[in-house]
Amino acid sequence: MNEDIIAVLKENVIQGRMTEDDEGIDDSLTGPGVVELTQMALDNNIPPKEIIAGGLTAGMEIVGEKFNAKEYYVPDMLASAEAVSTAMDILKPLLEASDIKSKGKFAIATVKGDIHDIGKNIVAILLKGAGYDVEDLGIDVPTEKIVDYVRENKPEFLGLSALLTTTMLVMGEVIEELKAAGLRDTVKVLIGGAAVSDDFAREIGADTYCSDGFHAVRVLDSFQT
Ligand code: B12
Repeated sequence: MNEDIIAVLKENVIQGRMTEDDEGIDDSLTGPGVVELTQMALDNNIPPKEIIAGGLTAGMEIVGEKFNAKEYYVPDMLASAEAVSTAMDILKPLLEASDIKSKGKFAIATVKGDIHDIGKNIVAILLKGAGYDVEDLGIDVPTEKIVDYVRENKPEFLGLSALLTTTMLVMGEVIEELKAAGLRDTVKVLIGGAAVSDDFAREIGADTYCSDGFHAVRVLDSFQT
């Protein structure tokens, strides 16, 4: 039963079906959409983490492959992205409910030129739930704004997100600007997003790369010990 809900949720993400009233990309689906299925999964006590990993992000991976294969176009990606964002709004209160004393300030931004925010938003929500004081600086954030924020607010951690091979290079610029401002040693820099990797993190001198929000929580908690 629970596997079925997650499997149908994933299929509806791929089809960009927000609710049961939506046709979806090839109107092959009827019945509940992403919103109803997310609620149904919660009602069946499926943990939010499973709903995200098995349904939402798994579905978005397929959307990416279809875009790559020219089966999908930008509007198709957007429809799926909006359905996932709405599902995350449902899960957010459950994920953020944490009575843990703050484990430190974490600022996160999608770098200049990049407007992808679903991944960043999921990471922000998961870190809030894990007890970090998260400041979301948004998308397409100018490098100097990130450096100014670090100077004025002294976060222990800075998260940078990029999903394009063009914008990932901006992450290196942020680190160089932090060095130039004498701030590099004041903050641990974590990077993530479909375009980046461990090798790239080493190349630009970031502290670490994280494959997803759950990995980020594990890495940050390891810094605490
Ligand atoms: C949805 C989407 C869009 C939506 C974005 C909507 C939104 N609100 O974000 C829209 C339609 C706007 C869009 C636009 C474009 N897109 Co787009 N998009 C995607 C898609 C399908 C899914 C991305 C997504 O949300 N994934 C789901 C989330 C959960 O995964 P994630 O972002 O990777 O995040 C997870 C981890 O990476 C990690 N993480 C991410 N960030 C961070 C940060 C930190 C600090 C940490 C610790 C972890 C972390 O944790 C997250 C949660 O688990 C991807 C395909 C893909 N597979 O990535 C293409 C993709 C990224 N897009 C692509 C392209 C080319 C574009 C456009 C240029 C298309 C165009 N011609 O206009 C524009 C560029 C706009 C811009 N300037 O940024 C290409 C990039 C190719 C490349 N390597 O450069 C991709 C890979 C598609 C493809 N296969 O070709 N896109």
